[in-house]
Amino acid sequence: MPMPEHTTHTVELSLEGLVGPTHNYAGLSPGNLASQHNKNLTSKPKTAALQALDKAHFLTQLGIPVLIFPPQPRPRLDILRALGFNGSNQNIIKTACKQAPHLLASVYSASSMWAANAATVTPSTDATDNKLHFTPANLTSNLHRSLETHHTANVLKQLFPDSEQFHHHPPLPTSSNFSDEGAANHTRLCADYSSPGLHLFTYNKSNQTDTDSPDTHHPDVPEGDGRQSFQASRSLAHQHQIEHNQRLFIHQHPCAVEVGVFHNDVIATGNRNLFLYHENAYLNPDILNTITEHFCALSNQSLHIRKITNDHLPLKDAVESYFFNSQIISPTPKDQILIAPLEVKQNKYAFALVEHLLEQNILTDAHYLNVRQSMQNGGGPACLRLRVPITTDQLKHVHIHALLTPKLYEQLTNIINDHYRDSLAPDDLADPTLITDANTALKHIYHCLQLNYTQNSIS
Ligand code: SUG
Repeated sequence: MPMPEHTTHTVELSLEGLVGPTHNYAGLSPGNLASQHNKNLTSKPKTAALQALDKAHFLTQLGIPVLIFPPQPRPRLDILRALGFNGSNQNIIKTACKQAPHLLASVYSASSMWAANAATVTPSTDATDNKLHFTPANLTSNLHRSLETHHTANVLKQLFPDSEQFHHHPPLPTSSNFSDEGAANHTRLCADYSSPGLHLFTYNKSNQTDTDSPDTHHPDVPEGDGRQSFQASRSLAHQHQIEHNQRLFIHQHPCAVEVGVFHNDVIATGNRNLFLYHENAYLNPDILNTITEHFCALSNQSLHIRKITNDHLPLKDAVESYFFNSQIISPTPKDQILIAPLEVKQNKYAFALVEHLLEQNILTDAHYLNVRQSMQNGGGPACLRLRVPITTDQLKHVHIHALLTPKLYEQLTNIINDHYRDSLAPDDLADPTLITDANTALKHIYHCLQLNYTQNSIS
């Protein structure tokens, strides 16, 4: 008897971060060279938001479904109040600006734009309960980022509301042992999106006291000062019910962290059966064979894996150009399209590498987009998005009002043009009218997306 035809298949939905109206450069992220170098630069929130929205729109034109991930309410005056600043809003802002400018910048940060750090996602194909899994990242390494988690969890539940289809986990415990930065350190490789995936969990913070850690028996391995802990990665794989043969835990090289590789997506990238990584990315010198063997055993197909050497792309140029932070997308199964930041085109090594990969048919096309406002804070095209491999059946259950259409693109463009400031200098954070201006812009966005606009409170 012929099997009933099952038409659902998995596609990639891109959750694209919209830049908030308080986007600014405050140097809040140690280890992130762009954030450090551009501290106190005057930002351009309107340009930043339009650049990211244009990128999202471009993806839809290439055939990728896009869901808008809205900016979060800022400033978080509730945090300042909890820390002892009191009086009127105006007074709180003034005092914080004088006494604790770093803290003020933290509660104003628009960092939720980097949706790759919002959560880790596992498609239903790879989870034993057949549901699409989400765990919001706790982002414990930096205060400004840790303020995102609660609201992110809330928004993800609104965007993916059906509990029959979607499984929302709580964030991992708020402890540096469980330090988690979401999908920026997670890559899923597969023959095609509907096939079982091999999950690469990269970590750069190991805990020598954890007897389960694979590094315990290598005392010469430095502790690593990164943001993703082994325990966090292992817990995510466990929570998401990923089978043992479908997961690999990979230790990032501590020397890479030292030269500005604060997330794995700054030094490696993968899409379907393609994996590109820099020769200085990982501790294990035999990583190429390890990944290849696991992939082959799982899918019975070969993996296109390329180790990019320093001859082709010196590590410094990899970090400066953000080559690895390009998005690689497959609107159709034969595509491997690179969406690179403009900085790649302007870097002779990175540009030559793209040309080479095109010649070799490893990439099928390349586009260069300007997301410089985000780049200046260390966020390239891939940081601005969270990949959600979703079945076409599940896609019918997402919050439809946040799906990017030409009409929504136009509406959001208008809101940004009408309500975002052209520029924001560091001193502007002390201007109390910024509180109302930012709130007005955000209320319009949430109204337009038909999402609840809840002012944050400490929970
Ligand atoms: O966490 N920058 C972000 C950039 C995140 C990039 N994401 C990925 N690689 N996936 C960070 O370091 C800078 C904010 C400031 O300095 O104002 C900042 O938070």
